[in-house]
Amino acid sequence: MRINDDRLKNNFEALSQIGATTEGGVHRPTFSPAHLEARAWFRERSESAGLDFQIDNAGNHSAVMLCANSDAPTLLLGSHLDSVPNGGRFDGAIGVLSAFEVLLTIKDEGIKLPFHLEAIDFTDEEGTLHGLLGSEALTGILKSEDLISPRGGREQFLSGLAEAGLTEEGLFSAQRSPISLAGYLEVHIEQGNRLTNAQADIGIVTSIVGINSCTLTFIGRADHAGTTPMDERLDASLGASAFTLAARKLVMRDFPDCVVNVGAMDFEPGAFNIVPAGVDLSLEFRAPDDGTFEHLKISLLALAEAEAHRYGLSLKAKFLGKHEPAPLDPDIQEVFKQAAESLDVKAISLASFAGHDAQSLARVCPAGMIFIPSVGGSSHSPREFTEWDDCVNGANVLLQAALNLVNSYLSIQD
Ligand code: HGY
Ligand code: MN
Ligand code: MN
Repeated sequence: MRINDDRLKNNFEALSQIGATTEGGVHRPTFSPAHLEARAWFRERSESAGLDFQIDNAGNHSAVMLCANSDAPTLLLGSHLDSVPNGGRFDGAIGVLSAFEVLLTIKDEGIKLPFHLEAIDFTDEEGTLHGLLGSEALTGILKSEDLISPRGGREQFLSGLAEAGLTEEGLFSAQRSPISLAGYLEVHIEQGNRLTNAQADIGIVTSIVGINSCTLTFIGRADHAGTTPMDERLDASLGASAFTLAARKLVMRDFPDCVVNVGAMDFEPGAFNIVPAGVDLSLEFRAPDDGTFEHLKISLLALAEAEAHRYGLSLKAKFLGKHEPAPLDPDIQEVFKQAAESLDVKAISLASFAGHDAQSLARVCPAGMIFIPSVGGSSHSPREFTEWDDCVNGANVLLQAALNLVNSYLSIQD
């Protein structure tokens, strides 16, 4: 059995028009008009295909195929329709559409399901508001303290929820019991070039990195940029810049399995002729396991203190939310491996340095994910691209993995 690749392509091309940018990507940050339009499009396509549709109190959108037994658990397939600002058209979208295509194919074939099947689009995977918001709400990981200072800012968080007709309190009622979940499968672009380098078609993901976000504020003193002698300045930009370079050097030297990123710097007061009094630096760092994660956090904070001290500055650090690293289910990895073999596509195993909703689901049910190749390793940019044959491979491996789980469930019931 194979998916209907023309139908998948038509859906992908239609969705790619929503929030399309002139450089060939999409701009669909969470709850932006384009994101809300993409979700409405998904609902319309699902309902016109005769599928049930549901939206939970975290705004997660799902096409649903119920099985005969109302007490049965649900196998979730999915990803996310929100994007980073000016991002690519494949990140998340190809996973939601592959999941949707699996439901449509199973419906076309009239397969008797032993569990409910759901194609889900999780809210705010990318972190415009918080990151993994919908999947953390659904799995009960989300805590109210996580939302006191979400990385997108409290104001944007609340206005975004209001835009979508959601409430902060409501998020916590989206939680599902772990026994109601048979498992979670996700297809996603690799967003790197290891599959290409290995000449592999499919990546079977073994684990997903933890991600921590933090605002570091370097505090100096505003002075006249002309009359203040260079050696008397308390210039906040020096501490922020020195830290950025030193953090890269530290991670490359001492934390080879980790990454660090300074995604933004905001200068205060921010004028040509004023020595910067303060710099807010947006720091994100990622590590494959808890122990390394904690060691990296301590090392980066110590480095920031040292660079602030070197330039006579003071430092404040505000942590904005952490997503734990997650190993993925070995049995589900085996299900994907057998699915790839049965389709004669070459699969390798690899860890994910990108965060994904699967790392939330992995905390409560058997979860797994596969990658499909990213041309040139590009992502989070309009340059993001995946060959269509690879997209079809991903959807077919997802279909085959879901059918393998159907068969193993039916054999247990017999
Ligand atoms: O940032 C990430 O790792 C993912 O694309 N949300
Ligand atoms: Mn993604
Ligand atoms: Mn992404």
